[in-house]
Amino acid sequence: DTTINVSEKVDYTITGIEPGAGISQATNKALEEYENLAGWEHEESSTVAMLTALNMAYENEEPIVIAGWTPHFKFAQYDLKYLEDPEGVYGGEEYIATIVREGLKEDMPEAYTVLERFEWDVEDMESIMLAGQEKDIADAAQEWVDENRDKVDSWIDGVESVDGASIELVLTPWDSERASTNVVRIALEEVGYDVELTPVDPPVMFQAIASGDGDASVAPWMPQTHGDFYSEYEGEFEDLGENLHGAKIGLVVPTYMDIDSIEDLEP
Ligand code: PBE
Repeated sequence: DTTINVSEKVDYTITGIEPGAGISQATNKALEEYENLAGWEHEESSTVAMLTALNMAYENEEPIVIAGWTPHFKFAQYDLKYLEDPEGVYGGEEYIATIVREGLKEDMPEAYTVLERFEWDVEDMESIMLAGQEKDIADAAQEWVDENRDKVDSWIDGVESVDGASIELVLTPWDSERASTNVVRIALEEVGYDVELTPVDPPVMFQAIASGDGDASVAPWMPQTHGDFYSEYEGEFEDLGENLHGAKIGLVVPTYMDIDSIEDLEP
Protein backbone atom coordinates (compact mmCIF):
# COMPACT_ATOMS: atom_id res chain seq x y z
CA ASP A 1 0.00 0.00 0.00
CA THR A 2 1.63 3.21 -1.20
CA THR A 3 -0.16 5.43 1.29
CA ILE A 4 1.45 3.57 4.21
CA ASN A 5 4.81 4.25 2.61
CA VAL A 6 3.96 7.88 2.18
CA SER A 7 2.96 8.37 5.81
CA GLU A 8 5.94 6.40 7.10
CA LYS A 9 8.24 8.22 4.75
CA VAL A 10 7.19 11.64 6.02
CA ASP A 11 7.66 10.26 9.53
CA TYR A 12 3.99 10.99 10.33
CA THR A 13 4.92 14.65 10.32
CA ILE A 14 3.25 17.71 8.83
CA THR A 15 5.79 20.37 7.93
CA GLY A 16 4.29 23.56 9.30
CA ILE A 17 5.29 27.22 9.59
CA GLU A 18 5.40 29.83 12.39
CA PRO A 19 3.43 28.82 15.52
CA GLY A 20 1.59 32.17 15.50
CA ALA A 21 0.02 31.65 12.07
CA GLY A 22 -3.69 31.01 11.65
CA ILE A 23 -2.81 28.00 9.52
CA SER A 24 -0.79 26.54 12.41
CA GLN A 25 -3.78 26.85 14.69
CA ALA A 26 -5.91 25.09 12.04
CA THR A 27 -3.32 22.33 11.67
CA ASN A 28 -3.34 21.69 15.42
CA LYS A 29 -7.11 21.45 15.14
CA ALA A 30 -6.78 18.98 12.24
CA LEU A 31 -4.61 16.71 14.40
CA GLU A 32 -7.44 16.65 16.94
CA GLU A 33 -10.33 16.28 14.48
CA TYR A 34 -8.96 13.57 12.19
CA GLU A 35 -8.70 10.21 13.93
CA ASN A 36 -6.15 9.03 11.38
CA LEU A 37 -3.86 11.93 12.39
CA ALA A 38 -3.95 11.07 16.11
CA GLY A 39 -0.33 9.90 16.14
CA TRP A 40 0.93 12.57 13.76
CA GLU A 41 3.19 15.46 14.58
CA HIS A 42 2.87 19.05 13.49
CA GLU A 43 6.38 20.38 13.14
CA GLU A 44 6.20 24.16 13.41
CA SER A 45 9.20 26.24 12.43
CA SER A 46 9.17 28.99 9.83
CA THR A 47 7.92 29.65 6.33
CA VAL A 48 11.50 29.68 5.04
CA ALA A 49 12.23 26.29 6.65
CA MET A 50 9.01 24.85 5.22
CA LEU A 51 9.88 26.10 1.73
CA THR A 52 13.40 24.66 2.01
CA ALA A 53 12.00 21.28 3.08
CA LEU A 54 9.49 21.42 0.21
CA ASN A 55 12.21 22.21 -2.29
CA MET A 56 14.41 19.34 -1.08
CA ALA A 57 11.57 16.82 -1.12
CA TYR A 58 10.45 17.98 -4.56
CA GLU A 59 13.94 17.77 -6.07
CA ASN A 60 14.15 14.16 -4.90
CA GLU A 61 10.52 13.35 -5.69
CA GLU A 62 10.02 12.38 -2.08
CA PRO A 63 6.76 12.75 -0.20
CA ILE A 64 6.10 15.73 2.04
CA VAL A 65 2.96 17.15 3.64
CA ILE A 66 3.07 20.89 4.25
CA ALA A 67 0.80 23.54 5.68
CA GLY A 68 0.23 25.58 2.51
CA TRP A 69 -1.73 28.58 1.28
CA THR A 70 -2.81 30.58 -1.75
CA PRO A 71 -1.79 33.21 -2.88
CA HIS A 72 1.75 31.85 -2.92
CA PHE A 73 4.30 31.38 -5.70
CA LYS A 74 5.01 27.79 -4.59
CA PHE A 75 2.06 26.72 -6.75
CA ALA A 76 3.76 28.28 -9.79
CA GLN A 77 7.15 26.75 -8.93
CA TYR A 78 5.99 23.21 -8.16
CA ASP A 79 3.10 20.93 -9.09
CA LEU A 80 1.17 20.85 -5.84
CA LYS A 81 -2.35 19.96 -4.72
CA TYR A 82 -4.49 20.63 -1.68
CA LEU A 83 -5.60 17.51 0.17
CA GLU A 84 -9.37 17.29 0.48
CA ASP A 85 -10.54 18.28 3.93
CA PRO A 86 -13.85 16.46 4.55
CA GLU A 87 -13.99 17.71 8.15
CA GLY A 88 -13.73 21.31 6.93
CA VAL A 89 -11.01 22.23 9.40
CA TYR A 90 -9.29 24.58 6.96
CA GLY A 91 -12.51 26.08 5.60
CA GLY A 92 -13.18 26.76 1.93
CA GLU A 93 -12.42 29.76 -0.21
CA GLU A 94 -11.13 32.64 1.84
CA TYR A 95 -10.89 36.36 1.29
CA ILE A 96 -8.47 38.90 2.65
CA ALA A 97 -10.14 41.80 4.42
CA THR A 98 -9.37 45.44 5.11
CA ILE A 99 -10.04 46.62 8.65
CA VAL A 100 -9.58 50.10 10.11
CA ARG A 101 -9.74 51.56 13.58
CA GLU A 102 -12.87 53.29 14.82
CA GLY A 103 -12.78 56.97 13.93
CA LEU A 104 -10.42 56.67 10.98
CA LYS A 105 -13.13 57.83 8.60
CA GLU A 106 -13.48 61.12 10.51
CA ASP A 107 -9.78 61.59 11.26
CA MET A 108 -8.29 60.59 7.92
CA PRO A 109 -11.04 60.56 5.28
CA GLU A 110 -8.49 60.53 2.44
CA ALA A 111 -6.74 57.40 3.73
CA TYR A 112 -10.10 55.84 4.49
CA THR A 113 -11.18 56.29 0.87
CA VAL A 114 -7.99 54.69 -0.48
CA LEU A 115 -8.30 51.78 1.96
CA GLU A 116 -11.97 51.33 1.13
CA ARG A 117 -11.18 51.22 -2.60
CA PHE A 118 -8.13 48.96 -2.39
CA GLU A 119 -8.74 45.60 -4.07
CA TRP A 120 -6.74 43.37 -6.37
CA ASP A 121 -6.35 39.79 -7.52
CA VAL A 122 -4.46 36.65 -6.51
CA GLU A 123 -2.24 37.05 -9.60
CA ASP A 124 -1.28 40.59 -8.59
CA MET A 125 -0.23 39.52 -5.12
CA GLU A 126 1.61 36.43 -6.38
CA SER A 127 3.61 38.38 -8.94
CA ILE A 128 5.03 40.61 -6.18
CA MET A 129 5.69 37.59 -3.94
CA LEU A 130 7.57 35.90 -6.75
CA ALA A 131 9.61 38.99 -7.62
CA GLY A 132 10.24 39.38 -3.88
CA GLN A 133 12.30 36.19 -3.98
CA GLU A 134 15.04 38.03 -5.83
CA LYS A 135 14.72 41.55 -4.46
CA ASP A 136 13.34 43.56 -1.61
CA ILE A 137 9.57 43.14 -1.53
CA ALA A 138 9.17 46.93 -1.22
CA ASP A 139 10.98 47.30 -4.56
CA ALA A 140 8.89 44.53 -6.09
CA ALA A 141 5.76 46.36 -4.89
CA GLN A 142 6.98 49.62 -6.46
CA GLU A 143 7.55 47.85 -9.77
CA TRP A 144 4.07 46.37 -9.64
CA VAL A 145 2.64 49.84 -8.96
CA ASP A 146 4.56 51.25 -11.96
CA GLU A 147 3.20 48.47 -14.18
CA ASN A 148 -0.36 48.73 -12.87
CA ARG A 149 -0.99 52.47 -12.85
CA ASP A 150 -4.64 52.02 -13.84
CA LYS A 151 -5.41 49.92 -10.76
CA VAL A 152 -3.54 52.20 -8.37
CA ASP A 153 -5.11 55.31 -9.96
CA SER A 154 -8.56 53.84 -9.43
CA TRP A 155 -7.84 53.76 -5.67
CA ILE A 156 -6.46 57.30 -5.41
CA ASP A 157 -8.35 59.18 -8.13
CA GLY A 158 -9.94 62.36 -6.80
CA VAL A 159 -8.55 61.85 -3.30
CA GLU A 160 -7.30 65.12 -1.90
CA SER A 161 -3.63 65.32 -1.02
CA VAL A 162 -2.61 65.47 2.62
CA ASP A 163 0.58 67.00 3.87
CA GLY A 164 2.64 64.29 5.53
CA ALA A 165 0.08 63.03 8.05
CA SER A 166 1.27 59.84 9.73
CA ILE A 167 -0.58 56.58 9.35
CA GLU A 168 0.32 53.17 10.72
CA LEU A 169 -0.46 50.00 8.78
CA VAL A 170 -0.41 46.77 10.75
CA LEU A 171 0.47 43.57 8.93
CA THR A 172 1.33 39.95 9.63
CA PRO A 173 4.84 38.73 8.83
CA TRP A 174 4.28 36.83 5.57
CA ASP A 175 5.23 37.80 2.02
CA SER A 176 1.59 37.93 0.92
CA GLU A 177 0.98 40.70 3.45
CA ARG A 178 4.32 42.40 2.83
CA ALA A 179 3.22 42.60 -0.79
CA SER A 180 -0.26 44.01 -0.18
CA THR A 181 0.77 46.37 2.60
CA ASN A 182 3.65 47.81 0.59
CA VAL A 183 1.33 48.44 -2.35
CA VAL A 184 -1.12 50.25 -0.06
CA ARG A 185 1.80 52.12 1.52
CA ILE A 186 2.86 53.40 -1.91
CA ALA A 187 -0.71 54.43 -2.78
CA LEU A 188 -1.03 56.32 0.51
CA GLU A 189 2.38 57.94 0.04
CA GLU A 190 1.25 59.17 -3.36
CA VAL A 191 -1.61 60.91 -1.57
CA GLY A 192 0.91 62.49 0.80
CA TYR A 193 0.88 60.25 3.86
CA ASP A 194 3.87 59.29 5.91
CA VAL A 195 3.29 55.54 6.29
CA GLU A 196 4.67 53.26 8.96
CA LEU A 197 4.48 49.46 8.66
CA THR A 198 4.20 47.36 11.81
CA PRO A 199 4.47 43.57 11.46
CA VAL A 200 2.87 41.54 14.26
CA ASP A 201 1.29 38.13 14.77
CA PRO A 202 -2.36 37.74 13.74
CA PRO A 203 -3.97 38.13 17.20
CA VAL A 204 -1.96 41.29 17.86
CA MET A 205 -3.06 42.74 14.52
CA PHE A 206 -6.71 42.73 15.61
CA GLN A 207 -5.81 43.97 19.07
CA ALA A 208 -3.80 46.87 17.57
CA ILE A 209 -6.65 48.03 15.31
CA ALA A 210 -9.27 47.53 18.06
CA SER A 211 -7.25 49.60 20.54
CA GLY A 212 -6.45 52.27 17.94
CA ASP A 213 -2.68 51.75 18.29
CA GLY A 214 -2.67 50.94 14.58
CA ASP A 215 -4.80 52.68 11.95
CA ALA A 216 -5.55 49.96 9.42
CA SER A 217 -4.68 46.49 8.19
CA VAL A 218 -5.14 44.78 4.83
CA ALA A 219 -3.94 41.46 6.25
CA PRO A 220 -6.83 39.53 7.91
CA TRP A 221 -7.54 36.20 6.22
CA MET A 222 -11.22 35.37 6.59
CA PRO A 223 -13.51 33.74 7.44
CA GLN A 224 -11.46 30.81 8.74
CA THR A 225 -7.73 31.53 9.06
CA HIS A 226 -8.05 34.49 11.43
CA GLY A 227 -11.73 34.02 12.28
CA ASP A 228 -11.17 33.31 15.99
CA PHE A 229 -9.00 36.40 16.44
CA TYR A 230 -11.46 38.50 14.46
CA SER A 231 -14.38 37.37 16.65
CA GLU A 232 -12.50 38.26 19.79
CA TYR A 233 -12.36 41.93 18.76
CA GLU A 234 -15.48 42.09 16.60
CA GLY A 235 -17.32 45.39 17.02
CA GLU A 236 -14.16 47.19 18.10
CA PHE A 237 -12.95 47.98 14.59
CA GLU A 238 -14.52 48.76 11.23
CA ASP A 239 -14.53 46.09 8.52
CA LEU A 240 -14.23 47.55 5.01
CA GLY A 241 -14.76 44.19 3.33
CA GLU A 242 -12.61 42.09 1.07
CA ASN A 243 -9.57 43.36 -0.80
CA LEU A 244 -8.82 40.00 -2.44
CA HIS A 245 -10.83 36.85 -2.98
CA GLY A 246 -9.75 33.33 -3.86
CA ALA A 247 -7.36 32.78 -0.96
CA LYS A 248 -7.10 29.33 0.62
CA ILE A 249 -5.26 27.39 3.30
CA GLY A 250 -4.85 23.64 3.80
CA LEU A 251 -2.58 20.65 3.77
CA VAL A 252 -0.64 20.56 0.51
CA VAL A 253 1.37 17.80 -1.17
CA PRO A 254 3.23 17.42 -4.46
CA THR A 255 0.97 16.02 -7.21
CA TYR A 256 3.28 12.99 -7.60
CA MET A 257 1.96 11.77 -4.24
CA ASP A 258 -0.76 9.21 -4.67
CA ILE A 259 -3.20 10.58 -2.10
CA ASP A 260 -6.10 13.01 -2.39
CA SER A 261 -7.53 13.54 1.05
CA ILE A 262 -6.36 14.21 4.59
CA GLU A 263 -8.18 10.96 5.37
CA ASP A 264 -5.72 9.09 3.09
CA LEU A 265 -2.91 9.77 5.55
CA GLU A 266 -2.28 6.61 7.57
CA PRO A 267 -2.39 6.47 11.34
N1 PBE B 1 -0.69 32.66 6.08
C1 PBE B 1 -0.36 33.73 5.18
C2 PBE B 1 -1.03 33.40 7.32
C3 PBE B 1 -1.82 34.55 6.87
C4 PBE B 1 -1.17 34.91 5.59
C5 PBE B 1 -1.80 31.90 5.52
C6 PBE B 1 0.49 31.82 6.29
C7 PBE B 1 -1.67 32.64 8.48
O1 PBE B 1 -1.98 33.28 9.48
O2 PBE B 1 -1.81 31.41 8.42
